[in-house]
Amino acid sequence: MGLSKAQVEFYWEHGFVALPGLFPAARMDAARARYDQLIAEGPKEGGPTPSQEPEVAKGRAGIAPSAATVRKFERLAPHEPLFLELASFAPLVEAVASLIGRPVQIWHDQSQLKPPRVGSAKPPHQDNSYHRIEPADLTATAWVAIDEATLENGCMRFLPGSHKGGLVEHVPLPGQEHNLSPRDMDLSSEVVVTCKSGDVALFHTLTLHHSLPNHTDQWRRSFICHYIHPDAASPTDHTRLPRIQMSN
Ligand SMILES: O=C(O)CCC(=O)C(=O)O
Repeated sequence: MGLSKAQVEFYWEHGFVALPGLFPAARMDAARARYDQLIAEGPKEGGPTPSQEPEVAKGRAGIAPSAATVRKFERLAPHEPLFLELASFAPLVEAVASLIGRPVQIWHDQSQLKPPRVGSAKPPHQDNSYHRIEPADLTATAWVAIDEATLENGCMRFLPGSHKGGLVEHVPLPGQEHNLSPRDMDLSSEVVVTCKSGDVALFHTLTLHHSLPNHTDQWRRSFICHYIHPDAASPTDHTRLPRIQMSN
């Protein structure tokens, strides 16, 4: 079915659009259960490898790395049918097609897991600082709220209209070359997007966004899929696995 004309206009005007209730609860329950298993199983040869909260990994958080401090997975979709199915979920793909056209391919996916209490902020950035996809309008990011995302646990925050100004210089934070220092930015016009589990935020690769730490006792997990149209390309394409075809 795709997005309504009003939703498409909102996306191009503001650089993001929220889609409440896109995924059924059962799919989110299954994703949570699979994250738990993957974390318990630990790193696998040639498979998805959990990475730790950066400060924990550097030994600066005062706690040892464990299953309770896992921050991230990259590229689950090529290895995990459940996550390929999430990325290929027809209502989501239709929504993305309304923005970047058809066919829609999966370029990359990641899971940002903010663990209870230790889940850290993700500093402001544009995704295209990492991806360098051109034309930038032919790619879009879907941020899927696996858990409810609230003010307290680090929901997403977008700077509306920031996609219109091109790629801004990402003055490196120590060890984080793609992020910007929030201190140097005017975030006063940011839009805070809280989500229920199963909601999705779609955003443009040039939209500045960030999230704050998780101050709660619950996980705040997100599955993030970056989609691309075949007419777009990135200089890093050759370093990646082939673009993934949808599972349906
Ligand atoms: O999930 C988060 O808190 C951050 C996600 C993010 O920055 C991204 O999708 O680029």
